[in-house]
Amino acid sequence: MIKDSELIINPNGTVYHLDLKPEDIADTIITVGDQYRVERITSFFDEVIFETQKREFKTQTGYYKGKKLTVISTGIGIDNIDIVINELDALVNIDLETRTEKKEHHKLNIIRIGTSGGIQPGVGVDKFVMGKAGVGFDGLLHYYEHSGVVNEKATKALIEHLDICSKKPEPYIVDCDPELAALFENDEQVISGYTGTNLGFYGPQGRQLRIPLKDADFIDQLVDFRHEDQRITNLEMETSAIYSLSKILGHGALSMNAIVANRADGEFSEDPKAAVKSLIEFTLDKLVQL
Ligand code: R1P
Ligand code: URA
Repeated sequence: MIKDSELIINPNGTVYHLDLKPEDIADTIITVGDQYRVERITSFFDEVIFETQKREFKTQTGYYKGKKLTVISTGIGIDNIDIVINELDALVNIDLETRTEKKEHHKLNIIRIGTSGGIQPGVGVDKFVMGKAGVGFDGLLHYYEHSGVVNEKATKALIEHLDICSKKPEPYIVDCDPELAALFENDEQVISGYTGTNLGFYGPQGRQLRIPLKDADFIDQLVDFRHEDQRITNLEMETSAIYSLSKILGHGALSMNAIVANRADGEFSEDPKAAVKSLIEFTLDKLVQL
């Protein structure tokens, strides 16, 4: 039995941070960083049948072209992803009354619709990038037993390639869900590549404002990395954690990002909202095929 202190259930029967009960969510879940993006997505829905919000975690469940979907905002960063993925999994795989793991595993499909910075010259602003794998510089994975989850060959190649400060967490690479990727990767609008994730927007993504960086050439090192036919295309703050926790817990995950900044040419999108709106419409129409 999982103790009250480890899995906190609110007096109304909802999980602690997300404020959700099992019946409030669909099997296909869209995650977004920005809480205001939830309604930008559900504005395309036929109907919304449920909504709640606690802190940055806003959730709406409804139907898009007959497909039941839940949209939830995670806020920024991998620490929030730790909460969101664990609590979503608890909703479907732990009996909240008996506080025991259910006998039958329930799989969720988790699709992120986010924004990101391109690092390769061709990954320009307003493009859509599918994270073929998540490249984690964040260290979250190392807190969990994760045998069989990491792409060992790619991870070894990356560790051998990088020359970075040894005090930083060891990087890891986790592949996306192949079934979800198949919906997106052959579309000519989609650039497929490894999505890098780190635990900050500035120094951890190689941005220097007033503080000099350890590993000032971090982005250059990432740009040069190749594994088989893959390269690191972009950087953001959630994908590796979504991929790794989802895989450990037996869920499918895919991350789709609209490129709003390009680090190679120093550009920022003239209309990031429009880029995200296009990605939302594009992704929703793919998900009805699931
Ligand atoms: C940083 O501006 C935020 O934007 C990106 C990053 O991953 C980080 O969360 O994603 P979202 O637009 O989904 O929040
Ligand atoms: N989000 C990020 O995390 N990084 C970027 O460069 C752009 C959006």
